[in-house]
Amino acid sequence: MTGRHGIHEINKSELQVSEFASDVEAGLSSSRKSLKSKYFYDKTGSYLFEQICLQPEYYVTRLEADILMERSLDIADACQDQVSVIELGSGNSCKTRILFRHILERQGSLYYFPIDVSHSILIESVQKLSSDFPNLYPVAISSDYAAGIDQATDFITKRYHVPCRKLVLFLGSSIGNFDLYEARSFLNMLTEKMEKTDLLLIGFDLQKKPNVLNTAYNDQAGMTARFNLNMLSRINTELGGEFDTKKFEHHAFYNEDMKRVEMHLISTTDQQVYIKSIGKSFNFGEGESIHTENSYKYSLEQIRDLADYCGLEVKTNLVDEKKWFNLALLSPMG
Ligand code: AVJ
Repeated sequence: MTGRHGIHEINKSELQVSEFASDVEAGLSSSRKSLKSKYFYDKTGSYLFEQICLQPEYYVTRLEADILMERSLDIADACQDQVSVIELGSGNSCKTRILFRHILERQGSLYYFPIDVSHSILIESVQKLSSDFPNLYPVAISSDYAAGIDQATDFITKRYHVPCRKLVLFLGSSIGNFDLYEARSFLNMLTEKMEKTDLLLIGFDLQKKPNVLNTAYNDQAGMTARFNLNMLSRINTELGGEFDTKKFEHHAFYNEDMKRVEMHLISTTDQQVYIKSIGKSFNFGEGESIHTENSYKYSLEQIRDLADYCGLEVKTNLVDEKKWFNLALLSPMG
């Protein structure tokens, strides 16, 4: 269907409020409190994340863009035949633009299926893309990843003029938010939805000196702190929460044993917070933490093992000079 913005889009369903409420209730009722990191990305959160990407300490986005800039030709070449691009968690599609130029040079036109849970960012970015790339045909899908890929595949197979070979992108090291078991089931799901000739490009943040990581998640400008605290503001606006964000502090550190950066919100005082949609108050002790994010850091060996376990073959590792970030090009095993 064509949406009210004149842009082709599928499934405009926004995140269910009830699911958010029950996840928040479960997370805050646990003895070790937590909130799911996928809830960071409301409109403000997506904006704050874009600001994080501009901070000098947050090397992730810049390095990945550098690698894409230098190696886009390799990626386009690996595609061999005409492709359609599906991007999971596309956000503002900023880095993907680099790839578009090279693919468009090879095949003249390109169908692009950005999948993101944030509908507003998706529509905004797709509008800009259409005007910047006349031969790019974006089809916005606001949905979760599994359903989104099915919708894109369905669209591709029902139209003979759309290349059915898929290049699936999962950039930014978002895979780092998954623990090993989640990463495995996520990749297994992708493998199942891919043909032998399809390709998968995933950004992995690599293990490195703790101080680099601690600095990256504690930027001077305080954007990461605002991003973290925005989770509470979102609960306030969407669920009628009564959090005073001044009574919580951003805490992020590299857990070397677990090979992950952890983000927490620490209560600076004993307090009780009421959340209207849940109809309950939650107690927070002074110094008590709400665990809001894990960001796992990989070694090349762990990436190979993970791919192997999920029926995927590593075709190329595109790594920067400092060996801080890897774009892994994968395909289903033959
Ligand atoms: C979007 C999940 C890749 O883990 O580095 C940035 C999110 N959190 N700063 C990451 C994030 C704090 C980011 N990912």
